[in-house]
Amino acid sequence: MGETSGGDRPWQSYHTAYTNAKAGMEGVDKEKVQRIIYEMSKGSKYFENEKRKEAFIKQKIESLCAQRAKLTEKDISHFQMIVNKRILELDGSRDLSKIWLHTDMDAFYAAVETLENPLLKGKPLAVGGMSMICTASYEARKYGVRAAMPGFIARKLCPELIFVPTNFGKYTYYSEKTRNVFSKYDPDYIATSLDEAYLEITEICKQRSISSEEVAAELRNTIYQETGLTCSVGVAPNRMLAKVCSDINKPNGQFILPNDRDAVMTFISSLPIRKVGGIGKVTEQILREVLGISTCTEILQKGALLHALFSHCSTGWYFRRTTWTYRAERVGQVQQPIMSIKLCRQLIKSMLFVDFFLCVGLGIGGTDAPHQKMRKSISSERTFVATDDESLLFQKLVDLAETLSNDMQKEGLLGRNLTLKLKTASFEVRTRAISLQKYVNSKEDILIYASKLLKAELPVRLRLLGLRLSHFHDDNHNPLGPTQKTLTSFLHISESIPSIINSVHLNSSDVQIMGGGTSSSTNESHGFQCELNDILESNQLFVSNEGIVTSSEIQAEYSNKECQSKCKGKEDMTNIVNFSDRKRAASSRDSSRPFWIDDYICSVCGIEIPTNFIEERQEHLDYHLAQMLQKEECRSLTFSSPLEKSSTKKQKSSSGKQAKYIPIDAFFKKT
Ligand code: DCP
Ligand code: MG
Repeated sequence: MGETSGGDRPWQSYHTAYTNAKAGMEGVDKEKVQRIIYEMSKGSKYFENEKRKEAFIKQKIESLCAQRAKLTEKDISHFQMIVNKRILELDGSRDLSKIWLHTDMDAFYAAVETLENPLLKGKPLAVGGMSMICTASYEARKYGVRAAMPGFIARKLCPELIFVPTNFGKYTYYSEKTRNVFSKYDPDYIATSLDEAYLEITEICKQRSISSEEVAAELRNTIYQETGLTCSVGVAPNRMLAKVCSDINKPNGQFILPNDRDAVMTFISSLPIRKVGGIGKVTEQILREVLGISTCTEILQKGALLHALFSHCSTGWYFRRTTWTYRAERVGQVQQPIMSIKLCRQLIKSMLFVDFFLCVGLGIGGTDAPHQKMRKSISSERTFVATDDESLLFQKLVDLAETLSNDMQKEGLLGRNLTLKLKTASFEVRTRAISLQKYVNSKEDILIYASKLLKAELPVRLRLLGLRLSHFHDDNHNPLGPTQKTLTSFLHISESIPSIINSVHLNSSDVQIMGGGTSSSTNESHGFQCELNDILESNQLFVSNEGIVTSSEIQAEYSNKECQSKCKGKEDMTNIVNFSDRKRAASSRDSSRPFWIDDYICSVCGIEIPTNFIEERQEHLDYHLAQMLQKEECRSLTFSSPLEKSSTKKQKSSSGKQAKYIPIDAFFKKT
């Protein structure tokens, strides 16, 4: 536990003896597990997709290494100066006034199943099925069995493994019980999934004159009394560290990191970067192979190189955060003085991406009050065994619409932009969006439009379906909320370092807050997660779940003249909507009529989305497409592509006649 050892330098006991292993998997024969997984998944679609991703990452690493080799000593000392200054600024802004507690149930689904069937106690247990498991008991983890692993591989690793099917009703029931306990300690607690939450306990410690350690022990005990389940707790001066701490003494333990700078710095010094929320497998691999960074302290040591190689990424990260606001301003015709986009880009360039890592290196995380956060979207998704059975797919959609509707009604939300997310059997991820004419939150309304979007995709073999609603009604959501900055406000805020830090960490480790607190997991999750990880791994690095697609391919696809002129029939429109499918045909490009001006700015609405923001671009194009379809449906006007607005006069005249009117339903009929 985190008790201090006393003496002059009490923080010395905060050295983390940490491995990268998931809780309960420390002694696992990693090589054996990897070999079995390799042998059993070889040749599968998943495996092929992983191989493609790997090849791309390798290429990315080589290119970064080449860039690194070109840096002169002068370059490095220049970046060192910038980074040193920034480290001082960030360190100076450190907030040690708050006490955050992170709680995480132990082997949650498996523990619930064991509670209800004591015969399972002490046995290697997996919740899920042969295609995928959601979690494993600590007994099963010793064999290398873990969440998100196909059941047939898990059985190979552990032949005695007992499988129990999922029962989300039960998990929600127990989750509610834990939340009742949380609310007694912090009524504004942030639930990030069914089994995890952040609580700010600064006040309760003061009011009751008790230490954070006592609060943690009492909370764990109360949860056990109320549910019969154990949890692990971490306490630290910010959320990022609290989450790391809750994993240290898992299961059924706690770790307290005091609000003391030296303790934090010692703790962070040996902490592997992968333990930090938002830093995933690919980021870890790239930082290790390009810069030799494995621990948080090494981030500070290699700060100059990090800045030199990655500062451009900050632009992307920032724009991801501001995209929606900026769009709202433009689409909603709110006239606000927008700073020159070029200037913004320059100003932001060397800031946020590197700042995030410097904050990690300094152990600085989010400390602000949770109720200041504004939800941008709400979603629900579900993974299942790949199927092309249409009635099954529609049944999944009904379930999703119901869950989403319930969650929205609970929070009084009404949304207007509906997005359908699909993952095909070959792991390709597609999103399809539609902008509705009214704000909705009922199951029936959601289902009408979601079904249309799904119908347009059929026949298709899917392993995941998700629904998201965004563009909330102003009455229940301020689109320019405190954490969603306009381009102009950002420029002021960028001068205020703590704001950035809070945002950074809210957007990485805490990002699921936005997604809703009912459930959040790979197999049954609310909230399309958008960790910094996604940004780095899917976008910055051009590696997305969609496989390796470069945005230039997509945009070349979209700007393809032929493709535009084909927008006259149902099938062709579907082709455009499905432009991620069309990447293969990227050879026929027409750069003379780009959808993205300067490779950055949407020629229809002026929004900026960096080239490597594949998903955003896709969603953005879908958005315009949806607008287009809507217009057509309500006004029965002749078809006019937004792309045509940006096309040259010559092109307009050469097209001769206007395309025929096509009713919206035609686009959604099964081919
Ligand atoms: N879950 C899932 N799919 C995943 C990961 C998790 O369905 N890929 C579900 C099952 C877990 C629950 O979410 O029980 C909570 O996830 P955790 O990561 O907290 O894992 P556990 O609670 O099972 O174990 P731990 O003791 O490591 O927290
Ligand atoms: Mg857990």
